[in-house]
Amino acid sequence: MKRLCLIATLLLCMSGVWANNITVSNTNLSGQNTVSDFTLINFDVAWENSWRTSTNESNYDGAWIFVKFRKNGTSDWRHCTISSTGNTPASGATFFIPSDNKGAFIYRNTNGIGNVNYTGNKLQWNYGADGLLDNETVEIRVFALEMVYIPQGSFQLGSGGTETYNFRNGTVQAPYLVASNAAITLGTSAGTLNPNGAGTASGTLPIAFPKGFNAFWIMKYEISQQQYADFLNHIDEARATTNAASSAEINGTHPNLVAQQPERATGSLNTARLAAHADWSGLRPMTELEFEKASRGYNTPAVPNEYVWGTTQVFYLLSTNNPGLATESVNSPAMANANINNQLGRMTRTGLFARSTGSTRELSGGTYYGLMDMGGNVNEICIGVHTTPGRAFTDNVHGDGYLAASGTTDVASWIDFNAYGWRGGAFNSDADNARTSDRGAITMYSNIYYYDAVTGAAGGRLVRTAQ
Ligand SMILES: [Ca+2]
Ligand SMILES: [Ca+2]
Ligand SMILES: [Ca+2]
Repeated sequence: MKRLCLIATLLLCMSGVWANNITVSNTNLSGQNTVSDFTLINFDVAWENSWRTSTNESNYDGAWIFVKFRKNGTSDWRHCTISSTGNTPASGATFFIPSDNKGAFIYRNTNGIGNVNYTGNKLQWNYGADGLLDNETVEIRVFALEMVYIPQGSFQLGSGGTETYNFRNGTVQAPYLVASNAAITLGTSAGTLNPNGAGTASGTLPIAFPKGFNAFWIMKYEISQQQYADFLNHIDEARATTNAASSAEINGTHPNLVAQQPERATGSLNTARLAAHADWSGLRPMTELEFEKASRGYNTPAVPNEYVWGTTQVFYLLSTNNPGLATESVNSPAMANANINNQLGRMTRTGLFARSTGSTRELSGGTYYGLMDMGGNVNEICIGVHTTPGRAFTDNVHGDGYLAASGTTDVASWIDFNAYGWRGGAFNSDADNARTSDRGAITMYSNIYYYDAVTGAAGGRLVRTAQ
């Protein structure tokens, strides 16, 4: 009997000894069932500073695992269909397979904190569903992204402060409570959500719009140059050209494009590139409501004018040790918590402000749920509520792993650049942009940012609706 044969495997998302590395190793195939047309994908995955808690944040981190394959000798990378059943996680871990079968979440099955190293995981790949025959020879790649689970719960939009275009409850300078996933009425009367100058104060955010109340998964870090290079190297050359990053970040010859500072956040994205990357990854863009929830937390009163780390103090990063390396760290000032206000003049590695000891939210620049660099470094490209295309965005559509022939996403509702804006600020932004409720850059959409300009400061992270 001939079997699916694994030629080679590889996956590197991040490497290094700091807080934000995740590695996949020992990938192979076994246990082929030629009657039911499945085989098992075996892999180990390890990352640092993992947690699960049932108090306070009541959440956990995890990894989004997705797998690509190609028939031996071809350059057409396809997306593996993961079975809803027949999967076996390592001891101490749990798998969750979304209903579209585009990948798997793996996370702690009990409370704990520290590094995790899950070995011998088995995912069942329904290769028959992907059009493969029993005796074909394939090559696979297992990809892993560190994610954080944001639980369902009420939260406040707007802080009651004086941020630009901050959300308000009617015309009152007070937060608007998102207390359920019901449709939200936009307006200026009490009990309606006032977009306060960035968006029309009329109409609704439908039930299907991701409001942040319902649970979702979000990347712990900004998309790195290495992650983006992995994406470009696993689509065909024409599509990679469409989505090309700045040559200062990623250069070389496809499919061997090389990230120049692999650990550093990519600032080469625009709305089209972010949407394409989301489609390929089996994820989706986040909304600006999800940005505020993930930053502020739930059941937590807003602090007027708070930054994403929950206080009103910011300490600009002035210099780093080991720039361009996986070991890049804060040099001065020692208490630096944000790469913003154009002090450093460039992006840093993602997760720079995570300290190994004695850290606080303010010192780490971390959000309520432990997300890194939501304020500063690169802008977070978000779906905004300021335009009609943005308000039409829905929570039930995720990438299927495939792009249009043009290289853009083929998800119609993700294409219009008017749906997007920026949150959180970048290294070259005024520090006010790093305030949780600042919407000063939500209207920063244009043809330029959509089609061709590499702005040097637009990046972001991806999410998935939890089920
Ligand atoms: Ca068969
Ligand atoms: Ca950021
Ligand atoms: Ca697609």
